[in-house]
Amino acid sequence: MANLTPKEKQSIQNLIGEGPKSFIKVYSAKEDGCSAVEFHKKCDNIGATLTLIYNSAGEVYGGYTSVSWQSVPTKQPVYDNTAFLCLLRKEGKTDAMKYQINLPPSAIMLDSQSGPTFGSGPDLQVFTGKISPDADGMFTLNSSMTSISYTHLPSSLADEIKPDASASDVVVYSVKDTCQTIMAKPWRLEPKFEKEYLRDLVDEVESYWPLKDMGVPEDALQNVNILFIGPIGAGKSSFLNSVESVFRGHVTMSASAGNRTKSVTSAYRQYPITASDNRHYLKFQLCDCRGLDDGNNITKDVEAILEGHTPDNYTFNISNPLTSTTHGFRKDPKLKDKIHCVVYVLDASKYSADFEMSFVTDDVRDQIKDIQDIVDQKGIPQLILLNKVDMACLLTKQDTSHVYRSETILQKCQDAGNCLGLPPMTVLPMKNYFMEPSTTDDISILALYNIRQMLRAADTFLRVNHLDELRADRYESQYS
Ligand SMILES: Nc1nc2c(ncn2[C@@H]2O[C@H](COP(=O)(O)OP(=O)(O)OP(=O)(O)O)[C@@H](O)[C@H]2O)c(=O)[nH]1
Ligand SMILES: [Mg+2]
Repeated sequence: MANLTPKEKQSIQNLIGEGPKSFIKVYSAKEDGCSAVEFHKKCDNIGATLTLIYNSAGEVYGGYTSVSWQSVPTKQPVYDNTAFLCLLRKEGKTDAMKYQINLPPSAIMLDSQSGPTFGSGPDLQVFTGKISPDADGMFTLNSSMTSISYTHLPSSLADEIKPDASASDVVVYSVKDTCQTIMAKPWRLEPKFEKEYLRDLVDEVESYWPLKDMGVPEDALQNVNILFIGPIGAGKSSFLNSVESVFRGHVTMSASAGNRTKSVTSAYRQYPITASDNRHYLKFQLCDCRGLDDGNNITKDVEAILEGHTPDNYTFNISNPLTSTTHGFRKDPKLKDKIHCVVYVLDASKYSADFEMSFVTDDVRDQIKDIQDIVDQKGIPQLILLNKVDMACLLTKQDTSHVYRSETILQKCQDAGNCLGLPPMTVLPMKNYFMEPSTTDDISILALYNIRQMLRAADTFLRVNHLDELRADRYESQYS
C-alpha cells in the first residue's frame, strides 16, 4: 500500500533531522501518470522532497533532497549535502536504512526527460520517459541504479532491492518544516538568559535548605530527595549530569547515560551534589531510577523508594522486588531518606500528534498510572521534565534560550501534561548537555531554573506535611 505508517514518517523525519516535518503528497504515478512530464509538472520548484517507490516485493525505498527539481533540457548535476537514499520497508528489516551522500556536487540530476534522479551513477533513476501501467495497474520501471554518489559500502541500496519487482506506485512528498515561530512574548515567565542570572541561580540553589523561609533551621533536614522516573532513554541520567555539570563548571558524566534497548541505569542511585567551591553538599539529592519499559514492572520497587526503604546502589531485579528481607533494606526510614518530589521524565521528540506517536507506550503509561496512584496517596508533588526540546523544535535547537518562546514547545508541554493527566504548568522543558564539550550559560540556566521548581515543590510538600516537626521548637535531628 502506498501509504506511510506514522512510525515510518517518524523514521524519515529522524533521518532528515532538524526538527518536525510535514509530508504532503504532491505526485503519485498511479494517480497522475508515470511520466517525466507529469512528475516535473507537480514536483518542480517546490523545495525539499521525498521520493518513494512502493514495489511488488513489499519494499519501500527512495531518496530525499532539500533542493528543488527542475526541467532542464540537458542533464545537470546539483549540489546537496543533505540528500540521502533510504530503504524504509523490507521483509525482515525493522529499522530504516540511510545511504548518505558521498559526492554532494552530484546529489541529484536535473533532466526534463527523467523522473526523480539521484546521484551521477545514476544511483537511483526511478524512470525515464513515460511508463504505462500493466493490466493490474503495476509499473515496470526502467530504473537505473549504479552506486557512485551515495554510500555503498558494505552494501548499496541497489543490493537490497529486488531488481525485477514492478512498482505499485511512485510517490513524491513535499517536505516542509512544520510551522515554527518565535513568539514575541514568552508563554511562561522565562529566566533571563544572562551570566548574572546564572550566578544568581547558582547562589540561590547553593544556599537552599528545606523550608528556609519558614523558620526551619539549616540542619533540621539534611536534604530533600527528588526522584526521576520515566521510560528508557528519556534522559533521566542526562539531566542529573547536566545539573552536576553546572556546579563543576565542565560537562560531567557521573550518571551513566546512553542509548540502549534496555535501561542504561540498572541500579537506584542517590546523587548528592557538591557546591561549586567543593566545600559542602547541596541540600538536595537527585535520585536516578531504572528506565520503565514494556513488561518490566518496577512499581513495587518505586513504592519502596518513595518510602525511603531502598539503599543507594540497590540493583533492580524485575522478578524479585525489594522486600524487608533484602540486604540493605532500611527498616525505619527517616524523613531525609524519603522522596519529597517525583519528576516524570519524558522525551519531547517521541511525541507527534500528526504521526500518532505518544511519549510512552501503553504499557509504560499504565505503569506510570499505577505509580501516580501511590504518589497521589502520599501527597508527594509531581512534575514532568520534558527533555530533548532541541530535537522537537529547530528554533530551540539553534538557540536554547528560545525555549519559552517556541509555540512547538508550548504545545509539547500541553501534550505532555495531558499524557500524564497533570496540569501544563507542571511541565518543565529541558535540553541537556549531551554533545557539548563544555558548559554553556543557556543550558545551565535552564537546568537550575528547573531544579528551583523541583525544590519549591519539595518545600510545599514539607510545609504541608512536616512543618511542625521541622520547626526549631519541635525539632529532632534528622541526621542518622
Ligand atoms: N538531543 C538530546 N539528546 C539527549 C538529551 N538528553 C539526553 N539525550 C540523549 O538521550 C540518550 C538517553 O539519555 P539517558 O540520560 O541515558 O536516558 P535515561 O532516561 O537515563 O535512560 P535509561 O537509564 O536507559 O532509562 C543519550 O544518548 C543522551 O545523550 C537532550 O536534551 N537532547
Ligand atoms: Mg539512566
